[in-house]
Amino acid sequence: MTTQAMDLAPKEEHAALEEADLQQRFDARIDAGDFIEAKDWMPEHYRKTLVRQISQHAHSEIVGMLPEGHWITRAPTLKRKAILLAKVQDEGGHGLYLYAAAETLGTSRDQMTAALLSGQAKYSSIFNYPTLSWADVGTIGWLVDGAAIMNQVPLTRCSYAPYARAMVRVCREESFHQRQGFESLLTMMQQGTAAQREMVQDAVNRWWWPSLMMFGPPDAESPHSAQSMRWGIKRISNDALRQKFIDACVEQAAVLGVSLPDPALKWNAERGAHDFGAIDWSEFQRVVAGDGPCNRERLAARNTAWEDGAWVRDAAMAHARKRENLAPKMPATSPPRGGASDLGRPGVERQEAA
Ligand code: BYC
Repeated sequence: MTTQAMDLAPKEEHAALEEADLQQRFDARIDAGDFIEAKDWMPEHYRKTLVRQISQHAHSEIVGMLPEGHWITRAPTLKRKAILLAKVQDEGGHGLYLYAAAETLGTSRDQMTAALLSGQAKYSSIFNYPTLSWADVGTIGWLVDGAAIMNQVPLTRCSYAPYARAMVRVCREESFHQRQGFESLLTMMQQGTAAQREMVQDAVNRWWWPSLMMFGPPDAESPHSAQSMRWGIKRISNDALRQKFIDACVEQAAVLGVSLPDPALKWNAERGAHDFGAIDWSEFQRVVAGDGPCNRERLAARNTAWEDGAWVRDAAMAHARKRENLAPKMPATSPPRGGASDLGRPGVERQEAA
């Protein structure tokens, strides 16, 4: 062994011991139900798992604006248009909170955006289906946002605190989204024409099975579930959430007066839950692999939006540089400045005016 290697060996051993100690303390915190903050030590695999899930979630919100966005200019009334605009805007906001939560883990927004635009990153399979009629908008609210809430309420207790905090607000807004969808469908079913009722049934027939796929593969085939449950990232399994969703939807469908397109759907008193038919997991795999009805269209739309937005990013950067140059230089002993509030300083205004 060289002298250099002999010097390094105890250092490496020390680092390994320290890491084992940190890992033990991390595990104990997770077991005690503690929340982990961005500044806390965490195993690399935990960090990567979170970046994967949170960034996929953020991408889903952003891509999820597209199917409904298509109907903003086609909404039947001003009231429905205003509601839809607000909803789509909320989804954009959710994407931003989630990108910010993922950034606390050390991955930049640019890296995440690049992964989405290149088609390398995943986003929810559900947004690769087309919105063919106005009833699809209500059905997305009812079923897609309904599935989203079912999946996301447990995430408000996720062990990673910045994600959990972001999910509190997201869930409140999703709850409004789900209700507006249900109310829109109820209006069509109770006050609409026969053609409108048929439109609702057709939309429900098309969205039902893809909505069930939103919860992810069956537990037995979910590669990440066991570890994510152990870490308290996931609190309820894919299959358990899917079952809760189905049970809730059966009752809601009865109120709406629509049928769910599954002949095998029936109450099982022994299980205290509904039995349901087989999900076509080959369709799910195809859609996730990039070959769903709208995958190419969705990616193309995001890429076009990115290119069209280049001037906004350039302008924002130019403004930030200008502000930086105009900020009065403080002596080294001064306390830190208050960021944007500097713009309100008279000195800054005078210089900008000049
Ligand atoms: N679509 O081991 P698994 C919204 C992937 S936004 C595509 O179970 P995990 C809304 C999974 O990523 C809705 N891919 O993974 C927005 C993994 O792939 P990788 C989005 C899926 O992470 C606008 C592989 O399959 N919600 O609601 O433990 C308007 C194996 O799966 C899907 C979230 O993102 C899918 N459906 O569990 C309206 C919630 N399912 O990474 C509404 C947060 C699975 O190994 N995410 N995959 O290549 C989660 O809760 C979990 O990530 C999942 C999957 C339950 C989705």
